[in-house]
Amino acid sequence: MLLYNSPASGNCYKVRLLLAHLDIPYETCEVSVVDRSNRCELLGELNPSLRVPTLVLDDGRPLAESNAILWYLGDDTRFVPNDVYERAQVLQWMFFEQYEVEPALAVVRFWVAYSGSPEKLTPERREELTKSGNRALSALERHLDGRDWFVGDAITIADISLYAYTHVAPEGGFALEPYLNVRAWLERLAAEPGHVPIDA
Ligand SMILES: N[C@@H](CCC(=O)N[C@@H](CS)C(=O)NCC(=O)O)C(=O)O
Repeated sequence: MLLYNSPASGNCYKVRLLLAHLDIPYETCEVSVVDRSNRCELLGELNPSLRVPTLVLDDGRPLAESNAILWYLGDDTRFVPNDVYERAQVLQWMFFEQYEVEPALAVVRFWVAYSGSPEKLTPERREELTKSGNRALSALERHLDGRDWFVGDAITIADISLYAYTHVAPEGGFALEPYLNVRAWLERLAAEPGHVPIDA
């Protein structure tokens, strides 16, 4: 498999983390998330959004959207439950990740730490995104009260998806100290056998 990847991207890290857990070999094609000049040339035939991650399967079929890739790779493994209600709960948390977590935590982190032009994130916009990011973190904190994992009693792709941008939220200035359940869950996930860090 070939993964169009960016090392700093949490969306790409989700895929790398699951591939590591599943011990699936793959190659990468590194793509800059700042310089978009060669996007069309690289991804035009593979992913209409021209974004990473994009995975090309061994038979040449492309697949985009990090959580769709997790679903594809995780199917029939211990990372996706068999029970239909639990499968729907996994999707619930992956949709939450894309609508509530990623648009706040990832966007502030990108502008502050990776864009090279942090001034483009106005103080007003940053405050707005910080508020919505903290609302999302509070929801994670509430759900994890009395639970080890987001769905059922073992790690799933919902945890992998949510972990990606939550554990690096401090790079965007988010303070995780008040979120005790979230911090314990981050440590629990990083202690799983087969874990690899974002900068591996
Ligand atoms: N919803 C997509 C988001 C993908 C995305 O935003 N990728 C970013 C890197 S994290 C990217 O390619 N950014 C550069 C660009 O938009 O050109 C997913 O989950 O895969």
